[in-house]
Amino acid sequence: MHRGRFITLEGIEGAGKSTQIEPLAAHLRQRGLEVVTTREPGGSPLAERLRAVLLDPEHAEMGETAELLLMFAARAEHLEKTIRPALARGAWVISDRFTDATYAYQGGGRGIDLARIAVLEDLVQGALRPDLVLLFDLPPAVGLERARQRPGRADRFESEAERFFEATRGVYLARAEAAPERYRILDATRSLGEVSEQIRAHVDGFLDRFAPES
Ligand code: Z5A
Repeated sequence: MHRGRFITLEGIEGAGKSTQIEPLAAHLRQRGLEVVTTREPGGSPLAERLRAVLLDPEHAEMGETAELLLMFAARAEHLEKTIRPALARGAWVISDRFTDATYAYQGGGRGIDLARIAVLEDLVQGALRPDLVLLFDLPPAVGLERARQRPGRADRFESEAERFFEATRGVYLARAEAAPERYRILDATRSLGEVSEQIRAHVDGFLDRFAPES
C-alpha cells in the first residue's frame, strides 16, 4: 500500500478555494482515487472547536503568539485524527489551507519571524509537507470585494485591512517562487470555469508524475 498524496489549496480571502475544492475532489474520484476533503483551521472535532475560537471577532485582542500556537494545536489534531490516517490507507487528501497559510498570515500579515514558524512546523509535522500546493493568486481588493458580497458577519481575519492581505499575498508568492516543483500559481481573477481548467491542468500533470503506483 502506497501512501496517498496531499494537496493543499491556498490563497488570500475570497480567492475561490472553497468553491473549487469539491469539483477537484470529484475530478480525482473519477480517476478511481479515494479522496478526503478537509480544511484548516479545523478538520477534526477538537480542531473545529479551536477554529471557532480563532475566527470569533469577540477575540479581536488575541495575542499573535496565542494565535500562532492555536493554529498549530489545531493542525496537530487535524494531522493525527484526519490527515495521517487517510494518507496511510492510500487516500488522497485535499485541504482548504494548511501551513502555508501560517507563513502567509501569521508571518506575512502579523509579522512573526518565519524561522519561528518553521520550528513549529517541524515539531508538529515532522517531515510531512504537501505534495502539491495550488496557490489561488489575486489582488486583495478583488478578493475582499468578493468576500464583502457574502452574507454574514466578517470573521476576525476578514476584518483586516487590505495592507495585511498584501503582505499575506507577498509571502505566498515568495514561497511558491522558491519551490516551483511543489507549487502551482493560478490566476484566481479569472472566471470560475477558467480557474477550474487551470486546476485540472496542474493536477493532471501532477497525476502523471505521482500516480499511486509511483
Ligand atoms: N488562517 C490563518 O491565519 N493561519 C492559518 O494557519 C490558517 C488559517 C490555516 C480561515 O477562514 C481563516 O484563518 C483565514 C486565514 C486564517 N482567514 N482569512 N481570510 P475561512 O476558512 O473562513 O476563510 P478563507 O479560507 O479565506 O475562505 P474564504 O474567504 O471563503 O475564501 P475562499 O474559500 O478562497 O473563497 P470562496 O468562498 O470560494 O469564494 C469567495 C466568494 O467569491 C464566493 O461568493 C464565491 O462564489 C465567489 N467566487 C469564487 N470564485 C470566483 C471566481 N472565479 N469569480 C468570481 N467569483 C468567485
